[in-house]
Amino acid sequence: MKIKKEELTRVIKRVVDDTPIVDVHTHLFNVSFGDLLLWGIDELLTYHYLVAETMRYLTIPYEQFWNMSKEEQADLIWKTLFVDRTPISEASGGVITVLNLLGLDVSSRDLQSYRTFFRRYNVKDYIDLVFEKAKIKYVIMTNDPFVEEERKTWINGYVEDSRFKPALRIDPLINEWDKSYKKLSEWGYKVGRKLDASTLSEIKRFLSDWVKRMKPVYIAASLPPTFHIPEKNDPSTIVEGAVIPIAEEFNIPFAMMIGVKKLTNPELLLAGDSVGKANIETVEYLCRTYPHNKFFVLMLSRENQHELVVTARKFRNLHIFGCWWFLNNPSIIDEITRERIEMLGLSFTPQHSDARVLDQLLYKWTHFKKIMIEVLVDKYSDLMDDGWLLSEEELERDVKFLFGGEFESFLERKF
Ligand code: HDL
Ligand code: ZN
Repeated sequence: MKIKKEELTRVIKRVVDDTPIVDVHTHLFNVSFGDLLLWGIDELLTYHYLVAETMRYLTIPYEQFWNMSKEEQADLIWKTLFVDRTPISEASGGVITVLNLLGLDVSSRDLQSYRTFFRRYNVKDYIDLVFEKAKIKYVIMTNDPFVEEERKTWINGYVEDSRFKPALRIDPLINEWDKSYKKLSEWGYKVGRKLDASTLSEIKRFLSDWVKRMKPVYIAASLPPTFHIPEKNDPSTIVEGAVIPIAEEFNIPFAMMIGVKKLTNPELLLAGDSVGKANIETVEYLCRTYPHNKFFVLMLSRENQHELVVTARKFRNLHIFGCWWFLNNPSIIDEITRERIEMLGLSFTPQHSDARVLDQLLYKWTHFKKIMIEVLVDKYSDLMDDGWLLSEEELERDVKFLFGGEFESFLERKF
């Protein structure tokens, strides 16, 4: 049925709110990974984004904060950002959105009462509740075989849950070969420090073993702003000599998450990572040199966004996604999403949550959808002003593309 112009906003809101979501990058885990899955108010409050924001108001030694219990850290963050000040930032406001969506009395500001609410849940029921409320079809995890606690579950104890799909994460392999080669050797791969032909072949065997074990949607790595290929260095040699061939063999994307400056402030630990403008020529080179490979890319610097969109126009084997981390703020999401639609139409994935805490699915997607609706209303209004007739079915089809459908088509394609 054709949509009337005056109904457009209402219909777009309904469609965006109701379309099931494929969340293409998260740090969530299914229940077989035990405590690796974070959830509940104390995890929400001690999210590293909020740690960084809290420490800006305090003078206590970082060590003193890190020595506190999780609950003591949460109490301090709650007092600093939510009691002594208004939670006006994106991440602090997100906690309020979660509490409100769960039906808790936000006006009470009673942290203890919120803790009581979460204590009533078991994790399985809570996963069902959050996925249903956030309308999540499935999430893609971040699965790192170099994290011992995770590795042992993969070796013995992993139980599949179709709502949590794996992704093979290999940062240490690419970024810290000088250390990780010892791990591979311990695990029985005949590798040496020198990246000669036999070591590269064993790295391929390691990757192949984990692809067969995990059946990942993609192989991923977070890469520094200095990441540059081709280069005579370990990362470049491992990517071209091992990752690219294995990704092509299994026809799965290599997901490059580029622009993280690790531990800019080491005292903040995970909250200490920052951002740097990265090198778009590397993305161009890889897409051009390996046309039978698929590249799934997001970049962290706002200054890389426009050129990344243009690069996606040049290479059909490049699929870009998400408003990552320091970009995941309304003012920037609006800008990035508009330029992507204006240059790529529906051939990209506008958002992922990057959720580290299960409950964040509620706020990260609610906040994003508000902006998605505004952008789509503008774009479809312009079309309708030129006489284009739009049906609800077509709108549902388009939003399904944006919320994971085009990504799933990209996964099926063999170039
Ligand atoms: O490397 C990554 O996957 C990043 O998303 C980091 O995990 C980062 O700490 C983060 O959570 N960003 O949102
Ligand atoms: Zn992430």
